Amino acid sequence: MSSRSSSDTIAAIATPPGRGGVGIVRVSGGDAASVLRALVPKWPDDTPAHKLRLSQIRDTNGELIDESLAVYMPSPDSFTGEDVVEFQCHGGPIILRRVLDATLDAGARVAEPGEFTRRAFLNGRLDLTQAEAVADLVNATTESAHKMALEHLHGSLGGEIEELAETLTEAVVLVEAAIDFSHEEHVYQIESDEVGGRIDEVTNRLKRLRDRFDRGRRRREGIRVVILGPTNAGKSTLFNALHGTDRAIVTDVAGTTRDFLEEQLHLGGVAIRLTDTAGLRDTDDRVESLGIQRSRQLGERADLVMWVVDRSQGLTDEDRRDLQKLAEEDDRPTLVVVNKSDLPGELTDQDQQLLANFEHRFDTCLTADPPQGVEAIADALAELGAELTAAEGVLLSRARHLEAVVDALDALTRAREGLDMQMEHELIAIDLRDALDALGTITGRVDTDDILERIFSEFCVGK
Ligand SMILES: Nc1nc2c(ncn2[C@@H]2O[C@H](COP(=O)(O)OP(=O)(O)O)[C@@H](O)[C@H]2O)c(=O)[nH]1
Ligand SMILES: [Mg+2]
Repeated sequence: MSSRSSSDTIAAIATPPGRGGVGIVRVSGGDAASVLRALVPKWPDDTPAHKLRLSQIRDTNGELIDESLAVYMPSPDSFTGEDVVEFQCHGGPIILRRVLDATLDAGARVAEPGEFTRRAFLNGRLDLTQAEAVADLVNATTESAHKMALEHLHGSLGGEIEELAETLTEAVVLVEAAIDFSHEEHVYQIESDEVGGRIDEVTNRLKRLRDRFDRGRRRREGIRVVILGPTNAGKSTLFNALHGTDRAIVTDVAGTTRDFLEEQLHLGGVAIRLTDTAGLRDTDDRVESLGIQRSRQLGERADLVMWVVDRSQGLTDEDRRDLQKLAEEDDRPTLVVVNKSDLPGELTDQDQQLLANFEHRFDTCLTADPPQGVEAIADALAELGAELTAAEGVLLSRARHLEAVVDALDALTRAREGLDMQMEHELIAIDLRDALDALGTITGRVDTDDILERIFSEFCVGK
């Protein structure tokens, strides 16, 4: 058994805490083979690599811990690219704890969260988008999040970015070649079309990625749905009815909800991050007015707004202003919920007209048992949620991808202007290289130590 890795050897329990049918202890690094020998003294040297073998696992004093399957996956054909050993034990906490301790006695150290995947990245087994996809795959709670993570793991995003980087590299080569010949007048012209065409192509494809970022973000994090409206309209009651709990406090005291509450719902294959907010009204209460400020901010960041009004109270001038704005200036989907249909009182014709601007209107009685109108709202959320996450082709999924794409686009805009203005070739080359560097941070081709810290800190241990 040999190793090509120079790093130390790490070990972790890779399965979740608690009891289970199987529990796995994973070891990776240059000493993995000697850890295996220490725990399974009778491991035959001629055992084929990657083959599970029923083995007696012992601690370093020779005491039997478990009878389990063990496998040896030598470098480079393993997840990390290093020598890897896995013990697939009976899934009891004592067994796993003792097997892990035994690997430590045999020279391994406890792995940090994400360290296996980080090594896979550092050894070139995965690019950064694929490493992120490993975490996303584990964390996915919906079909659409799972699908995107799987595509990214297969390299769809990394591949797209690499293709764009290749095209840009061709442009850099052309520009830098022209630097050497810039005394010959005709060279500039030829190279200018060739370079310009490449810049434009990459620019267009990056813009497409940028414009669809929200779709990937919604798949990964869930759709932000914010319940807004005047105080006492029944927002918290709606929040509870959709969530199926008494999570939010409901009272007839106006201004009960002062902070916001968030819960995750799953509706028809999409995740919804449902937020209940403080009602919008003029108030002298300092805490409440901070809450209202926050409601407005949350409303601005929402993918979809649910506006609740109390039919028996009618609309205030402020409600009308807010609704007018949503109807006219906002292209986000808005659900209008006209609540308290059990109480007397009717909206004026003028207000009915204002509400008719909204495609999705629901009349509810949320205090009925069961609440009336909630199912229709849930159906609409599921349908709109599917539309808000629908997309063909590659998607960006994280804010850091978007930042990099925006940086690359800025640099490309400068490069294109430089080209059009026939600026020095050297300056154009610098802008093109800036764009390349920005793209390189997405896949991890460019030095990204600080990014690595951020990415791998969100992993669980054993991944
Ligand atoms: N009659 C009636 N009362 C309701 C209805 N929905 C909510 N309420 C009541 O209206 C009051 C305010 O509800 P709440 O959900 O706290 O409103 P919020 O301030 O918008 O969060 C509470 O007393 C609720 O029980 C309804 O459909 N009919
Ligand atoms: Mg409330």
